[in-house]
Amino acid sequence: LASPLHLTAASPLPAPEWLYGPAPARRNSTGLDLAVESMRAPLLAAGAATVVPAVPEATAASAASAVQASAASYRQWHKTPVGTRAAMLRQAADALQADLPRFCALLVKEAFKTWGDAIAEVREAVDFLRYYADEAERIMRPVALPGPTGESNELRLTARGPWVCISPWNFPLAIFMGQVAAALATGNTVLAKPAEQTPAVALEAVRLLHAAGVPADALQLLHGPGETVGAALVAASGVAGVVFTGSTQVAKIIHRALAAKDGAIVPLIAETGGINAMLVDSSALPEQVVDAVVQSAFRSAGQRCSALRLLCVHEGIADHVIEMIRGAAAELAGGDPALLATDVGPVIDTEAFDNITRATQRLGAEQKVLLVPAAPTREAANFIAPAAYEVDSIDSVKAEIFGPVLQIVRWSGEPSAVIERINTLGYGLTLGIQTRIDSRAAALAAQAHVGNIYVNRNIIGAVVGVQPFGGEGLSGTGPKAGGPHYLYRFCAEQTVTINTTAAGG
Ligand code: TXE
Repeated sequence: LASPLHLTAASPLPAPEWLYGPAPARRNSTGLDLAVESMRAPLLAAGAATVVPAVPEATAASAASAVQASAASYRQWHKTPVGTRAAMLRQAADALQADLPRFCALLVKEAFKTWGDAIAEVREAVDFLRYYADEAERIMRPVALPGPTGESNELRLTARGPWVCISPWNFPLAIFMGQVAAALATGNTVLAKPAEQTPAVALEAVRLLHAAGVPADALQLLHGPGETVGAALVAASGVAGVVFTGSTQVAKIIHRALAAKDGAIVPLIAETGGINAMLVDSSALPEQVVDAVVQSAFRSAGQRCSALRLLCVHEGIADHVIEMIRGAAAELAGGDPALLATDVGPVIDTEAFDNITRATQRLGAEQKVLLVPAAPTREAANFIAPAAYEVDSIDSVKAEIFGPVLQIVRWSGEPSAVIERINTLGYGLTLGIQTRIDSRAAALAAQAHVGNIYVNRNIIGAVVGVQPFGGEGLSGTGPKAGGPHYLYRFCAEQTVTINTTAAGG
C-alpha cells in the first residue's frame, strides 16, 4: 500500500493554536454527527429560542453615501495600530465562539444548513477572524531592505481604502466574516453586501464586530439586490477594492464595471464556482472512494463551490463503485434541516430548486439515470434528493449544477488523458485523485490546472491555514482565502528611502 502519499519533501508546519477546523465527520452508533451529539441540548435550546430578524434594505443612493462615510472613516481607521485591530478581531472570535449555538440556529433557520454543517461553519468563521488577526500582525511589520552606505530603506504594507465585500448565501457566515476580517485587519474600511437570501446572519456577524470595537462607519452593512445595491457599491467613486464570492457570471459583470470606471485601477479578488472532478483509477480502494464521493457530492445538498460534480471512474471498477454509491446515498437522511439527524437539507430557495430540477430533467432525458431515489418536491421545502447520471464523455459536462447532482463517466487508457479533458472544462477549483500509485498521484497533480487537489479523500475540506482555498480560470482570480498570501492583495506596498547623511538625519 502506498499510504500516506508524499507529494513534496516539505515538512509540515505545526498546527496553529487558533485552529478549530471542521466538525468531525465521525458518527455515534445512531448515525448522529459527533459534534452535533456533544452539543445536543444547547443546540436544541438555541433552535427553540432563535428568531430570524427582519432587516432593512439599502438603495443605490444610500450605497453611494455609505462609500463617502467609509472614506471618511478610513482616515482614522488605517492609523489604528495593527495590534489594536487584531485584538478587536480576536475579541469578536471569542464572542462568536461563545455564541456558537445561536449562530448555528440562525444558519439552520435562514440558510437551511444541517446542524453539523452549521457547527463547522461557525468554527470556520472563528478561524478566519483569528488567522487574519495573526497574519496582519505578521505581514504589516515594516521590513528593512539592504542599501548603500548613507541610506536606509524600508518596505511596508499600507491599507488601500474602502473595500466592497460581496458574499454569497452558501457560507453566509464564514465567507462573509473571512472577507470582512481580511479587509479590516489590514486597515481598510468595509462596505459589506451579503446575499439577499441570508441577511440576518450577516447582521449578527456585524453586531459582534461593532461590539468588539470596530467603528460603525468602518464596517457598514448594506442589504439588498446585487443588481442595484451591489452594482451601486462597485460603481461608486472612492472604492479602493472589491472582494467577491459567487457566480462566475457576476464576477465578470463586476470586472467589467470596475474596468469602465474613471480614476484608479481598482483590484478585484473573485472566488467563483467550479466543475470539480474526481479521477479514480483501478488501484483505488472502493470504500474510500465511495465515502469521499458521497461526502463531496451530496453533503450540504451539493451547495458548495468545492463540491464534486464529475466522477471519472476507471471502467474496471466502475460497476462496483456505482453500486456502492447507490447504497451509501440511500443511507443519507434527507429533509428537514432542523432535525439533528438530517444529513442533506433542502436547497436554498425555489429559484435554485427550479434551476436544479430543470438540469436534472434534461440529464434524465439524455443520460443514463443511476440514482434518483425520490422525485423532487417543492412542497417538501425545496428538498432535492441526491441524484447521479452516467454521461458518455467529460466534454458533455458544460455547466455547474449547484445542487446534490453527480455526473459519472467511465474511462480507460491513460489517466493523464482524463486530466487533460478536465483541464479543458475551463474551471479550476478542486480535484480529487484516488489511486494507490504514489508516482501517478504526483504526476496527475502536477498536470492539473486547479487550485485545490485532494488525494485519497473527500474534496470539500478547506480548513483555514491548512488548505488555503481558491481556484483559477473560470473559478476565480486568487489569491487563496485562508492562506499566507491572501492579505497582501488588500494592501498597497510602499518603500521609504532616507538619506541618513543629510543634515539633521
Ligand atoms: O450567486 P450570485 P448566487 C455560484 C454557483 C451558483 C451561482 C448562483 O455557481 O449556482 O453562483 O448563486 C451579488 N453587482 N456560487 O445567485 O448571483 C449578490 O447579491 C454586484 C459559487 O447566489 O453571483 C450576492 O451577494 N453584486 C459560490 C453575490 O453577488 C451582485 C457561492 C453572489 O450572487 C450583482 C455561491 C451585481 N451585478 C454561489 N449581482 C462559491 N464560490 O462559494 C449579484 N450580486
